[in-house]
Amino acid sequence: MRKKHETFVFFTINDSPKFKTTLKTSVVSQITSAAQLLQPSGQSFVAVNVAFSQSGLSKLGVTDDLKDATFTGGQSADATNLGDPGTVNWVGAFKDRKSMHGVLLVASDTQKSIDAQMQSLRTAFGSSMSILYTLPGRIRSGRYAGHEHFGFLDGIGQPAISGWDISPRRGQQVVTPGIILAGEPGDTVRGRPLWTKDGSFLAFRQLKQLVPEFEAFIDVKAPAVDGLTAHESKDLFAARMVGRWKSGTPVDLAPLRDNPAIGADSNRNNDFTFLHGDNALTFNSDQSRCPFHAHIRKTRPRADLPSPLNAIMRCGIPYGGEVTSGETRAKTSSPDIRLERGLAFVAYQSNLANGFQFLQKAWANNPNFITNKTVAPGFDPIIGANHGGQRFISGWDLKNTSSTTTLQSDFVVSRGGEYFFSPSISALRDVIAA
Ligand code: N7H
Repeated sequence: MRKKHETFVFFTINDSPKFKTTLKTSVVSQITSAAQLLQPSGQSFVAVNVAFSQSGLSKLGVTDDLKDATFTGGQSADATNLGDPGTVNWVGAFKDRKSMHGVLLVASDTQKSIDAQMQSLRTAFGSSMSILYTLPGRIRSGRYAGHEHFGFLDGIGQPAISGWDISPRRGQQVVTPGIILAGEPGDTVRGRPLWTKDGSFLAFRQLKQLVPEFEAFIDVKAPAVDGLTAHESKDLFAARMVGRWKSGTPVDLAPLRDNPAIGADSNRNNDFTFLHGDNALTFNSDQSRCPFHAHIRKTRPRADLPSPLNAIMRCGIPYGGEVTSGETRAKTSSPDIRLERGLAFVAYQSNLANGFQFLQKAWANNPNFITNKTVAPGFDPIIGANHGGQRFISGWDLKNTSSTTTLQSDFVVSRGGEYFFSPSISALRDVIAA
């Protein structure tokens, strides 16, 4: 649902029979289909989807086992596992897993049409549901459109689904449909109820970004690089933490200076594996182009570890406003919750333990991943989490790539979330609303 705005409306169900009747008679027909979204001519002005947590399915009397223990347990039970310091930083609504029954996703190019759509959904559902929490996301404006709050172009590395994406871009990872959609070829889980076919697990996370703190760290810590100005050295340091320049160009293809033409070309911006003719023999120690800790290398290791089972479909959107002049001056994010900014992170997969949960826990939070390297890479500096404690990275200083440095605090703070199941339209109509 690639629109300029997307609002996530988390709700609790008060009256299951009435909720089901409304879902069946007036909401299912408004759910936007994948076919609609795939055809530019079929684009609806407002796109709508709905997904349910385990508590929500239970509340609706859907007692089938979806064979995903991570989903069944809920995200609050997973907080420590994901590297959060428990749920201390979590938004209240995400802590109350018994009441967190589902999420409505409403996207459009104007907030006004989202508000109108939400008003009509609220009227239809009446007292059968109550809204627990609303998070309005929107893409940044002007030259930052498509860039997340740290300034990097987002939405580049996305798997192509075989049979659906008929012309994958060069270097794009092609996965079988079952990696993302339940019950399709390639889904490794057996014995799920038939109605889950073509549904997907949605991992939602509200990830607060401490932008002034991130920038201050770059400012203070960026090592001087021979031949580069201080400004260029700082840009390079930040780019190496992500694995891409702010333009989207991979540092693996432009290791010292940005070449924005690569980032802008969808047939070039994914066409790399970290492996080159000249580093085949030194592959496990070579961090001259891209450090092992880089966010995109940790979350998709390419030639380090080809692993199509761990692909996710990312569909998040930034939330919150731009950094204020006061925050820039103070080099600190405001404690005023109304000024909070970050990423409304959304990832779809057919198996949470292979997808989002695995990427976060086994890769980003694991200082020894990527394994077999001559030095431990350290944490993913963007999303790697150590329960709020210190983290380290190696490969940060080009002059001595085995030296490590400490990151005293997180630049991304989890405000919690929930795991949902997003059913197919027929399952919504014939099972969830039945
Ligand atoms: Fe990440 N960032 O600004 O640094 N991410 N991410 N992410 N991320 C990517 O390729 C970012 C998060 C992945 O195929 C880019 O689209 C931020 C979580 C994966 O090469 C940028 C946050 C998880 C990829 C960012 C955040 C992932 C990816 C490059 C949180 C999973 C594709 C643009 C606030 C647990 C890798 C692009 C590939 C790319 C950023 C969250 C995973 C710029 C700020 C929680 C799989």
